[in-house]
Formats: sequence, structure tokens, C-alpha cells
Amino acid sequence: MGMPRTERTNEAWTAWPFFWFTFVLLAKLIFIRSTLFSQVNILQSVWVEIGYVLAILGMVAMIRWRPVKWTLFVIVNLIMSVFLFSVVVYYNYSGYIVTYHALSQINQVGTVGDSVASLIRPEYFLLFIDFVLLPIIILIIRSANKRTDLLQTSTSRWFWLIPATGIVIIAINLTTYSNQFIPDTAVAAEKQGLITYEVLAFADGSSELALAIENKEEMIETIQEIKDPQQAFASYNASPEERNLFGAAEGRHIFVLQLEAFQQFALGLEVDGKPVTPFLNDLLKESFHFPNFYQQVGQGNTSDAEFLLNTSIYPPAFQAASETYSNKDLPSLPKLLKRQQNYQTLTFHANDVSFWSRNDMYPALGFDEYYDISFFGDEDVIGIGPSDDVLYSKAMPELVKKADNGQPIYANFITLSSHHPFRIPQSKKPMEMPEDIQGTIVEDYLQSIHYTDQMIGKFVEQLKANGLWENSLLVMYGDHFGLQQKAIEQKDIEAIDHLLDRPYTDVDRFNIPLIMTAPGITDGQTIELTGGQIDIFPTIANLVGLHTDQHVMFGQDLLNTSSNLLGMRYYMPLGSFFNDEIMFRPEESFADGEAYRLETTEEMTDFAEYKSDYERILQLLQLSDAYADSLPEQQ
Ligand code: GP9
Ligand code: MN
Repeated sequence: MGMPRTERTNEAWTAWPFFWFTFVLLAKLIFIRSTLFSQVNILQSVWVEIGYVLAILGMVAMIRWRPVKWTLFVIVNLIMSVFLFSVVVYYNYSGYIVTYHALSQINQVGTVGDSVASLIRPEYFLLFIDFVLLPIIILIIRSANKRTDLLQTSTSRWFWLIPATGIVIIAINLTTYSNQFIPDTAVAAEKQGLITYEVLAFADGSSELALAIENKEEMIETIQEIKDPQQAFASYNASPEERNLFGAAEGRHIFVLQLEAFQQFALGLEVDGKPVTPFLNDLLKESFHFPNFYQQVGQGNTSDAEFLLNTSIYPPAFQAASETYSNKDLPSLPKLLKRQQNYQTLTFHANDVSFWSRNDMYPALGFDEYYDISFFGDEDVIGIGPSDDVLYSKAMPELVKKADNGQPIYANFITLSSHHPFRIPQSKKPMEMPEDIQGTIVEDYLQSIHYTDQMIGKFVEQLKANGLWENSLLVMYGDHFGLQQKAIEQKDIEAIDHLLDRPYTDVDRFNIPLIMTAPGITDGQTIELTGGQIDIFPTIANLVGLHTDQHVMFGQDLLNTSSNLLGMRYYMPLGSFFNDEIMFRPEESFADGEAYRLETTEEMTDFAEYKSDYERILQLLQLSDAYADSLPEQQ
């Protein structure tokens, strides 16, 4: 028997909050999908997203106690809105669909606030407009219709079919996608739905990696074979005497300058006939310069670059290395230098050491001492912290003091002044820029690189003045890109294309310089071999004569290798790589990926011959993860 007509009408009416929130959430999901993905198919979007909306909101709608029900509706809506907002802002920065792993680092956002703010577009606030709209609508209806029962909600006895349908849809989607590996996170999220993507990332991240390797030798051999099956690393097996420049810089101080956002294209660039990096241009004449060198950092950005430098292990896929591996007893460059050659190991960075959990990472890497904001103070702040000028000038007396001990120094300097959004104060004598790039982020970026160059010049002068220069090995590289296509405007892209005289591509974006200067040893060579941040440790080790035959490293010594294969993930899909000729990024699989010639940066269509590199890099990354996971915890 049916219910009396009036009552049924009343029930349909009283379930209205469920329909309102369902509509609102679906609209938000589709809106964010349309900002993230190039094409949006509405039906497919509804199908992959609606399951969770029906299941969660449907269950909430069935709660009888009104205040709880309303509170939960609002909370679910708020959580989803904040989640979608973070996803889109994060995507603008990284080109990666954020997962719960990275959200655990959200506390870092405060310090880089300026940077994040510039990635937020006004339309994203539409995600929150219903929070204002709903109370207004309720007020209007109330006063117009004199209805006082608006907040009363109830559901019919068949209502449970709605959340049940939601659960069935979720189950179908999860089963369809759980065994399908899609390398590109944006493609994965588009196909699977944003929430299924998160659920699958969670399930995947918590599964244990099996480590099939029994001992170190076997591990080292396996890495060699994966990286270079043709040569199986003749160079690795070569005796020290046979190696190019083995021990040439033995006993020297090693100063590593990790330069914030320093990209290769800026090095040697001239704007209106004026060099952006005059000091480095001169220094290259007595250095080794590796122009085909690439970033390999993941979510931990700057701190991942520090990790790569000091371990030659790949940072994890979803989290900063400093979060994942700081509990480990990490085999590292500082530890090796100390053990084999009695080095003193220091690191300098003018931010709070807790940023990127460096307070945990530095001891895990084995640094004797670190110097952070509490040492540098609050003088001459540019952006996040004290300027590079303060960084080098305040560190210098420490270096002089340590050098007097008679033991060699290994010191890292992590610069900061060229951090996004690249605002160098007018008082720092910036370069004069031509009109067509004025007011673009490209101008700000180049000003900050110009400042970086000036400060390196000052640092080298101070090393010379203190008698440290002749006995040192200076290593410089960029930590990661500064300019990326998605986060900058059309006028910026035009400015940079004009400067380069060709389109600015992802090859340019990931291309950072590596420069090594050891007075009297390095002689102005340009070394074209492809290299990445994972290779810095083995290359330094060779130059200062460390014995690394028992040390597992995922990179290669660039002075004793003729071929290379480098992995990158997070900023590109898993399975992306750089080899001697191309940069490759898969999409749904290898076959539909994109390949770019490193030499010209142009896209190429015929890349089938590189399939084995794709397979090898997947193995190598898995091996690196398994190795890092298997390391013992710190005592
Ligand atoms: C913060 C600095 C910047 O200490 O290293 O970090 P980033 O935002 O480049 O990762
Ligand atoms: Mn950085």
C-alpha cells in the first residue's frame, strides 16, 4: 500500500539537502576535472565520481538526528572542497595529482606561502561559494514561504538503495582499475576518478616491496647490469689506476653549492647583449661543465636534491626522502668521506632546519654539524630567509676556523635567494632588462639568477682571500626548475621563447647545470654525457679518491662512463627517463608516451627502439626503493 500523497511529496521535499549536496559536490568535481584535464567527458566524469558522493552523502542522509546530519553534510562538503582546492593548486606547481602521502607535508606551505599564493587562481574560490549561497537560499525561502521546517530532513524507507548503488559503483570502479598501472598521475586520476585514484594510491603505498637481492655485491652488479647491459660497467670494475682522474682532488676541501631553481638555460644567457651569469661564464673556462644534466627530485624538492647528492639513491615516489628515510642508517657521502679520509662534514641553509624535516635528515646523512636560521639570524632577508650573501659571508669564518684544524672540509651550501617567486630587492643592483620581458616572471627569475651568480663570485673571492681556493673542489648544480609552463602566464612563455629563440619545453625545464671546479685539475671542458643528480656522489668520490666498490650507488661516475640512463618520477610519470639521446615520458603505457630529443628539445614520434630503457628504468627504481627500504634503522 502506498503512502498518502501529501506525505510522499513531503518526504521527497525533506530529502532536499541530500540532493543539494550531491549536486554541489558533483559540480565541484566536474569543475576541478575541467581545470586539470584537457578534455572532460561529463558522462564519464559522473560515472567515475558519483559512487562516493552517493555512498557517503546517502549514508549521512539516513542519520536520524538532525544536528549530526547537518554537521556531517557540511563537513563532508568542506573536506571535499579543501581537498579539490589543494589538488588543483598542487597540480599547478608539480604537474602531479597529489596523494595523501604528499598531503602529510602540508605544514610546509606556511613558509613558502608567497610561492603558493601565486599559484592560486581566483576561480578556485568558486569551490567555497555554496557555503555562502546555502544560508542565503534558506533565508530567502524561509521568509518568502514562511516555511520553518526547512532544516528538517528525512528519507523514505527505500532511500538505502541510493548509498547501496553508490557502493556498487565504487566496487566496479575499484575492480576495473586496481590492477591497471597508469604511469601518468593526471591520466590515472582522469580515468579512475579523483577519489578512486586516491584510494588506489593509498592501497599501493601501503603494500610492502619485496627485496630479492641477498647481498651488496649482488645488488651492485644488478644495478650495473640494469643501467648498462652492453658494458656491464667496465668502468665500475676498473681498478683505481685505470680510472680517469681517480683521486686527482684527494685531500681537498669540497664545497658543494646547491643552487635554488638554477636552470641550465640561464647559464651563459645574454639579455640585450648583457650576460646573466658573468662570473660563472668566466669560471667555466677552468671547470668541467656538464650541460646535459637533469633534476631527479620528487615531492621533497630542495631536500630531495640534498638527499640525491649525499646518497645516490632515488627519492621515494610520493613523499620527501627526508620524511621516508630519515629513520634509516643511510650510507652516504659525508659518512664515507669521514670514514675513509677523516673529513669534517657541515651543511649550511638559511631557513629553519625543521623545514623539509632536515633536522631528522641531516643526522641520518651523517653530517657533523648543520647551520640554520638560528645561526644566520634575520639580516638581509630575501623571500624565505637571509640572503645568499649572508649565507656565504657568515659561513666563511666557520670554514676558516675548521680548515685550521688541518682536516679537510666537506660543506654543503643550500642557497635560497633564487626561490620562486624570485623577488630580488631593487637595492641589490639588478640587471637592466629590455622592455619586452619587463614585468614578466622571466625577468624576476633572471634577476635572481644574476644575483646568485654575483654571490657565487663573492664566495669564490672570499675563498681566495682566505687561502682556501687552490686546495678545493667546488661543485655547483641547480636543485630543480624555476620556471614551468603551467604556472606562468602567456606573456611569460612568450618572453622565454623569445630569449631562447625556440619554444621552452620540459627538456629545458628539467635541465640544470652541473659545474665542477678544481683549480689546476679541471680545464674548461664541456662534457656532453647525460647526467643527473644521482651521479654527483660517484663523480665526487672518484675525484677525491674514495673507494666505493662496496658502496651501493644508483648513479655513475660521469668522468668514467660513456653512457647513462636516469629515472625521474613525481614531476613526470613513473617510467620516465633520460638516456644518451632522449627524454621520455609514458602516459598510459610506453606506446602512447612522448619522446624529446635532448639535443634539439624537439618531440620525435619514432621511439620504439627505446622500449628496453623504459623497462630497465622501472626495474632500477624498484630496486632503489627496495634497497632504501631494506636499510637498517638508526640506532
Ligand atoms: C626551504 C627551501 C625551499 O628550506 O629549501 O624549498 P623548495 O620549495 O624549493 O623545495
Ligand atoms: Mn628548491
